[in-house]
Amino acid sequence: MSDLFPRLTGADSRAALFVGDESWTYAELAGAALEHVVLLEQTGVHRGDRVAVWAQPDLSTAAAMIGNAVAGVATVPLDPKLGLGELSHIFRDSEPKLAFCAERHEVPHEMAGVPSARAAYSSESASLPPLQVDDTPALVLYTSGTTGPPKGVVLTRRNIAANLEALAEAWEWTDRDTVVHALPLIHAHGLVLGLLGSLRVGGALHYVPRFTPESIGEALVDPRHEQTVLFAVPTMFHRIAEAAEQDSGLCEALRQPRLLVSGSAGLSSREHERIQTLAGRGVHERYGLTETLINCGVPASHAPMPGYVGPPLPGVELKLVDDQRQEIDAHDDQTIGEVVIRSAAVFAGYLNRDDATAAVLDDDGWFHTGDLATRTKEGAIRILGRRSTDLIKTGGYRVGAGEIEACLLEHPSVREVAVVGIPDDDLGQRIAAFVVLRPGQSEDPASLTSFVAEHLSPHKRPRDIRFSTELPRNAMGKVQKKLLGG
Ligand code: MLC
Ligand code: AMP
Repeated sequence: MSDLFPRLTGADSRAALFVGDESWTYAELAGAALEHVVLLEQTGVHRGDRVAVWAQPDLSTAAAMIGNAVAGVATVPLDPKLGLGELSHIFRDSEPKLAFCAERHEVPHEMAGVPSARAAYSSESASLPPLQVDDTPALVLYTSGTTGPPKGVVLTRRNIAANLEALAEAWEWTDRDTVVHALPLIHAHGLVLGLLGSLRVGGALHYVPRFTPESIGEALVDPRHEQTVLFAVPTMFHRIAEAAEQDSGLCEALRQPRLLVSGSAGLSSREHERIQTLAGRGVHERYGLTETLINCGVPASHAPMPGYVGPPLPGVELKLVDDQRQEIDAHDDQTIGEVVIRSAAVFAGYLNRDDATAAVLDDDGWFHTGDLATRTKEGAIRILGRRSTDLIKTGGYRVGAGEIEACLLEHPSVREVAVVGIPDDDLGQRIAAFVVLRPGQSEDPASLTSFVAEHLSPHKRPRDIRFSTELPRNAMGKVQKKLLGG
């Protein structure tokens, strides 16, 4: 398909989006997106510019993102819970011409130098012009590295189309499917797969604005849907399983979807088994990164494979390499190597960060993920961990230890700090900060947590703050995070 969203081109009255109690057909979404294009023209935004969109749970948010694509503008999605420090970094780095916020929501933060626009789009029916699948940047997704502030991952229309095509094949994903999810509309999972994926296959998205197991259960049995597919992170599956143990209605709801899909972090075998027991059916896992989109997945035609993320998707080349970046040709499910990926979905680079791009993307187009894995003789991949203890996955969010350390070091009482991810049944990893205070200072943990909350998103707040008199260091003076549980 050379058109990114064919169903928006020949837009019809099939349902496209359900957000809370409201819904739009394809024709209504196309009409609203064209209204956004007019707003862009009126505010002097041009093809090739970037426009930030506050990712509020609102139909107009989706219209703005699709309208941006029509105008040849890359969307920079903004988490409404962003801290001020993060937002000013994103604005400085991506220089958006405009920050759009759906009218029914307050603009979370205004910022000098970036004009703000609010609108609520109506739903006049229309069709969009075809959106050519080419190398036009479509999204800039900010994601954490081990150190420094988040980097902007530039994804093109071709990246997105290639990955969604591969997923549609693996999951037999068609226009009969309504995806149900409650993920934030700022990352690969909720935005690229959940929203753009549903629109590309011509199916629908039922977006649940605030995750609770009950609200997911209700969406799964909504009679307006022919068949559903659930997308969720492991923390959500964990909480759904906890709730379903006390709620037979929720167990019944979990039996309805055509597929239950987990990703963004590893789903433990224990949770796989719990869902299997409660729902009488298992969870299909898939594995990806913001920079590569989804690389591996258990196909819909195959039974779920607890512990494995399946084989590479169609069109994805995957190698395991050693510390010297030499290929390891092992298919024994024992030999561990770093996963490297080459595919049409691999990103165009980090915005303004050629150095960081060169560090992960080699001259032959292989992206070095930092994830460690084994491979079976059938080619199924088992993810075992990450090279760096400084990348933490908490609730499916990727968080750099360095970013939280840098924030805490700004606190006047803090002399030294080391942040690690500690295993957690609910979140996968829980953020813990080991803090050495300046002589004579005393602080309670809550004041340091609030300090982080002033600057960074809520999910980056440490759950544990532990005070000590010194941090364990090796002979070179480097903090030994392994000794701190990281
Ligand atoms: C958090 N809270 C704290 C705190 N940390 N309060 C005090 N001290 C702290 N240290 C607050 C939160 O702000 C929230 O407040 C409340 O405590 C509960 O927090 P929580 O336990 O974290 O739960 P919740 O907010 O419900 O979030 C859980 C979740 C969320 C699963 C819904 O983590 C989530 O949406 N995860 C999805 C992440 C995602 O989309 N990743 C995809 C990346 S793309 P309040 O006031 O808000 O209730 C990718 C590629 C791929 O990875 O492969 O998919
Ligand atoms: P992000 O850039 O936020 O998309 O995070 C990407 C990281 O999430 C990967 O590098 C993996 O470490 C992790 N990840 C995603 N999916 C899985 C999975 N199914 N199993 C284990 N880890 C995963």
